[in-house]
Amino acid sequence: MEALQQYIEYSQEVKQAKEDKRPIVALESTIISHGMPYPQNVEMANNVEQIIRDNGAVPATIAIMDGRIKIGLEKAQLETLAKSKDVAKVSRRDLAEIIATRKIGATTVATTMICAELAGIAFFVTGGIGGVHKGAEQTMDISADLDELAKTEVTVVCAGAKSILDLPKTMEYLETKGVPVIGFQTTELPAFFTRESGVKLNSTAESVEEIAKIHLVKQDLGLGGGIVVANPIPHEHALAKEYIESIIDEAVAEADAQGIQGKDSTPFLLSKIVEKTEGKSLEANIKLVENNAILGAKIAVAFNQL
Ligand code: PSU
Ligand code: MN
Repeated sequence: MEALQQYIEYSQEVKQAKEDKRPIVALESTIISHGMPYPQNVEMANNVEQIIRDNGAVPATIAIMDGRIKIGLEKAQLETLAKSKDVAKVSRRDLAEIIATRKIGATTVATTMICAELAGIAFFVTGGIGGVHKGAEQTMDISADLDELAKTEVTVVCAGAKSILDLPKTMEYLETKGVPVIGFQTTELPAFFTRESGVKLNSTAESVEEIAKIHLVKQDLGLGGGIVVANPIPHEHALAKEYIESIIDEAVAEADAQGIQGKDSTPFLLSKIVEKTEGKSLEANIKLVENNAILGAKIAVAFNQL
């Protein structure tokens, strides 16, 4: 434990929240460094933190800096992550190396879950999780996010997953690994930019209290592993299905043609989609993260009251 704690550093705000046993919500940083362009990325990060505070919880954006896992970032650190071209995308595989070499690293969903669990934070808000990529039967490209969900006890609020992924295969994988996927007031897996995907869910929750209770029981049972809460993008910000699907197909084809693979695949596709939609996808992306922040904060508050 001692050996571990030397690598963790809390912001003043998060340290205080832990002492006061207030609800805390973790936020990832790859969405900032590799998921959105500057300066919208840093604006989004600051807004999302404020939304979490406005809904009664304390935000803890997580990143790697100065050989430490930072739990909670100062404004200048958020700016660095958003602006610098030298930020590593840190998945479970990369975590020890980026700490040891004192590089700046942005944490993916997988790594944010690891760090949140180390910090005793049970709830985490993001945009979309990684999953099984289209063509994975050839490439074996399956995001480390899925295996992390299988073993790390953090509830992740997202807007489902983008259809850059094979959503039915992603759901099969999560089922095999024993990860609950709970639709918030929906019976269908949302597909990030759209509220529907055609993929039916096994679980639906109507209230934040229900989700908090499921999290508690799962923890009490010692099952381990996380929960995905799938929260559809608000109607008014959703994109038309045919429009966004055709753009995603083009982006996937370009990635294939250019031989983009490994950790570069998701960032490549995300930026292609922003380019091709002339920013419409970015606007939707920001709105859905904000919407997830409201829900994640409310779940953390409800859990604290159990
Ligand atoms: N999906 C998005 N936006 C993102 C990501 C995924 O819509 O920013 C980021 C997250 O950090 C996620 C990571 O954990 O990409 C997954 O990368 P990979 O597919 O290489 O595992
Ligand atoms: Mn991958």
